[in-house]
Amino acid sequence: SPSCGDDKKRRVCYYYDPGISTVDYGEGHVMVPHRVTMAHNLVAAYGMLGDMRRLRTAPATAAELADFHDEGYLALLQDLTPDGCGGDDGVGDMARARGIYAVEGKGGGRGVDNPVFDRLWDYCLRYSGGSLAAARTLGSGTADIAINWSGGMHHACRGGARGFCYVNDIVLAIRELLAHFRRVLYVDIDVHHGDGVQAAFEASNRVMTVSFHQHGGGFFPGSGAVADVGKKGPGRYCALNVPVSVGIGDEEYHRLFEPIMARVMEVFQPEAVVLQCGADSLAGDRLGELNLTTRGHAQCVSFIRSFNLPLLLLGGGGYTINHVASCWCNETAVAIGKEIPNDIPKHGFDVFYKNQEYKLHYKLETKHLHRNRNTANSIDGIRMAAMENLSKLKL
Ligand code: ZLV
Ligand code: CA
Ligand code: ZN
Repeated sequence: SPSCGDDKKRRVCYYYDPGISTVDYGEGHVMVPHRVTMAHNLVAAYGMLGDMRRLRTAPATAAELADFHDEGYLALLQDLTPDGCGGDDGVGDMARARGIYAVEGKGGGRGVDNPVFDRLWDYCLRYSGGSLAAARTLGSGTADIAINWSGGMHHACRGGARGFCYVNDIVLAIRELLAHFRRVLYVDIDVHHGDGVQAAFEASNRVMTVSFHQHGGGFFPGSGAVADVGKKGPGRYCALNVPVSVGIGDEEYHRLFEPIMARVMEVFQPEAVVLQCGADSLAGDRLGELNLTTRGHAQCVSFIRSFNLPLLLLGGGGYTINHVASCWCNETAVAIGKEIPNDIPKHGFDVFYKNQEYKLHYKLETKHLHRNRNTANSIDGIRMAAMENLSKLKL
């Protein structure tokens, strides 16, 4: 169970690369990298930058990405430009084979998950560079918690892009952590299944992947049923999936999260933890249909933090950008172990928080919540099935 001393301070290292702030997936696309800049400005406005060590992030190099990704895919990613892959020149076909699509004209972002956009390669190097630097700092033992809110791109595959993700910075960071730690635990509270990370480590018993996600009704990506425990071999049962239905709230979520994660810690005994904090599991998200509050979401961070293991905090999804920034700012405070006021300080970006009445912890009217499709029985059933899977894990 979690040790006491939740109020104990941690050495926190924070990575933010301003180079991602103007990256644009295209008009109509729901993924807005600028939300990370909003979170950063909120963190600064609350006066938290002085509570953390900040190291300059260098963009990753192609060689570093090749530690996981296919060289042919990287070569293509590096060469793509918005005007260089639309036609029938063969580049377009090669890109499409890797999951990337050219978009023509305005509003093109509405039609494809992984568009080609300006400075795409540079964006991948920057968000991956942050996660790699964070992992190295944890490996060196000079920080207890490292944060990169621009990372967490859990769907990217070895040879292709998927679900808004081009390079899997999480896989790269975990591979770096494996050089220093015997066993690494990956926990994913993004509303979507962390399929790319699970697939990358399915054969290994040194990495356990645990994803909580909305499941059913065709919700993306569709994988991650509770019976999905990874493929046969030494890594079997080192993948754990906790699917939930539309409308789950804080209380029920934590009736799953806390007992399951406490048991995972006992049976897997990780030496380091990576927590993907996708904010699309919050109430009022444009894609997710769950009802978590910023407090319920942050409770996951503080619960994992209480185990006192080297901890890497990453971003991920999150499509109502003022909610996302509030969530990650608050979770930065949780990492530091600092209480911050609910009133959002006056700063250059405060207009973004008008419709949440300038409060960090926004409140939604019932009509904006999704009807809860989970029942006490369905929650108990999922928890018991997950515990049953955990009982089969033999290291
Ligand atoms: O939050 O899509 O449903 C981490 C993350 O987990 C799909 N994609 C794909 C699979 C077949 N469909 C069709 C393609 C749809 C293309 C356009 C959208 C356009 C506008 C608004 C929303 C979407 C959209 N796309 C909603 N859900 C999808 C998913 C991908 C979700 C990725 C989540 C990424 C960053
Ligand atoms: Ca998830
Ligand atoms: Zn997501």
